[in-house]
Amino acid sequence: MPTTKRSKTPKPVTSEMSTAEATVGSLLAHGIGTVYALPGVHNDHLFDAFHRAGAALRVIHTRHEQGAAYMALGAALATGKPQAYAVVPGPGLLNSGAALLTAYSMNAPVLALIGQIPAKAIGRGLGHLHEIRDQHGIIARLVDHCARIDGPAEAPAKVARAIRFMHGGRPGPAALECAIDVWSRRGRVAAIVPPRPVPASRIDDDAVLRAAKLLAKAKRVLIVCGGGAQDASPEITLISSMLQAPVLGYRRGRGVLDSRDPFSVTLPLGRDLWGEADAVLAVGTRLLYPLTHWGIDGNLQIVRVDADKDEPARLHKPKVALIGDAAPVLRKLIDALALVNPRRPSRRAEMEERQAKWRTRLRDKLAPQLAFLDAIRAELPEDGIYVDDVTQIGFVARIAMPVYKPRTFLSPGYQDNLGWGYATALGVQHARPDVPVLSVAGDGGFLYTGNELATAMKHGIPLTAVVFTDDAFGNVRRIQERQFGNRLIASDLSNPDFVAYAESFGAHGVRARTPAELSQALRHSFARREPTLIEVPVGPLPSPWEFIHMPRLRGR
Ligand SMILES: Cc1ncc(C[n+]2csc(CCOP(=O)(O)OP(=O)(O)O)c2C)c(N)n1
Ligand SMILES: [Mg+2]
Repeated sequence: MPTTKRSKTPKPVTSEMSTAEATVGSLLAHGIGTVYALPGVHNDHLFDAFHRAGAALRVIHTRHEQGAAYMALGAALATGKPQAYAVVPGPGLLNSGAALLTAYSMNAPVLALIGQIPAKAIGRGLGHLHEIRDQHGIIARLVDHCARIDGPAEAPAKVARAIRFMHGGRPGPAALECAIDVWSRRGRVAAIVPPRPVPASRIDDDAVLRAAKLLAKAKRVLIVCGGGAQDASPEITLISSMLQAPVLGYRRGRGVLDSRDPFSVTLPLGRDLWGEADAVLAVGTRLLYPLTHWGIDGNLQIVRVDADKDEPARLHKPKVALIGDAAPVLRKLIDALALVNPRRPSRRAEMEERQAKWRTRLRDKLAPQLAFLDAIRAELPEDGIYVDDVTQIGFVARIAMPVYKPRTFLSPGYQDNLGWGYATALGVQHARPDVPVLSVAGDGGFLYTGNELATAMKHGIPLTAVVFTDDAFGNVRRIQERQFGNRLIASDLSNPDFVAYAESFGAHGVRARTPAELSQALRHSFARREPTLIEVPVGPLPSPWEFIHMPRLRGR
């Protein structure tokens, strides 16, 4: 019998497909089953590949590219998982720019798929449709990783690399460009396989022990959480109890420790505690605000936990830096603390008393905002997700609305970009259909992306939105009144009738004039689960800024 010689390593299976098909196959292999998008001729073959992928891939198309990118951002923030959006080059890219910038500042794993002019014309300034000078360079300034896909064979590797970057170290957005004529180019592509799990990065055990000893010796530890602590809630909760340490979360760090725990603090009590602390454990936060506003001196020792090795020493060199994802690092810290940390007297009564004092002070000044926030908190279920915008009610929510769970309070971080709210919340609601989501914005912010009510209707996304209307860029107007001799300029607004506006899309429009009416409107909306806009007319509201921008406590 003749023997057939077999090679030991079989040739990889390849099949013939287009660049677009290879890209879509790779997205699916990485668990990306939704693309938020706005089509155009540059991406026609990509969209055809989306279509051919069938039920495995959903395209949620929006009415403006900022809507698509903000939806991907919202979905990424709500899930912690990579999300993608697709837009045409030039104006499409720029229209999505503020959202991409915000994804960068919020370390959100968003993949931008961006079209390009014909491959041979790139860089020649011929005036092709949607051409923009040095698109690649522009994108490269916005994200840490971007690449151009030049053909089908390399598409899977380029997608995989981009997604690895979105998770490696500090998470963040990445971008892939592809030329109009390359999406349809066909060739042989090796079998697309799911990514191998990324090996956990090594944690420095010596540094963990040093951190544990430092914290064990300290008498008054304060834990400060940022967005990087959102997946380490159980660990933070345990360490807080071991060290009898309050946990400060402002904006992106809220919800890591349940607000019902008296050790869960925000501003302004967090600032008092910063002033008294002899050690701070800072987790997944830049610490910019405390270090620059409240100050630092030799009596305060800092331990930092950060996924980005360059972050801890950027502004102030800490005593110990622990590099890695918060949860595994903190689990090691817990083990080390179990050996060295002394039993500590309970600070529960002290924390309860101090919380009550600040609650009263805040209520004395900010009663109108708090009354609306009480209504919101009472109606929004524990795991419901609140999406912030840059508005008077929102500023108070950041410091005073109770938050019970991680990833349920989404605030735009240091960009603080007005108008992100509605479209981001739409993405949150799309990615988390199991919980009610609430967008809260002012009349200025809402109309940035309020047109995406059409998207909510088109795709049946049951988002509830509240718009507080004062016919003004209220915050700007107050600054002009108080600091610029009441010389008002460009801060008054003419509004549509928001109820009629919502109804014109086919959504529910409701007007609520009091906290009680807001409660009722929210209750109905959360029960009905259909796109709803609730307008709440308000007058000028008291300023919250004395509780946010507070004077320095330490150092010069
Ligand atoms: C992208 C962007 N543009 C401008 C600003 C500046 N800004 C901050 S608050 C604000 C006014 C907000 O008005 P509105 O949404 O009605 O909220 P209000 O203060 O009236 O509650 C503006 C223009 C910003 N933060 N972001
Ligand atoms: Mg306003």
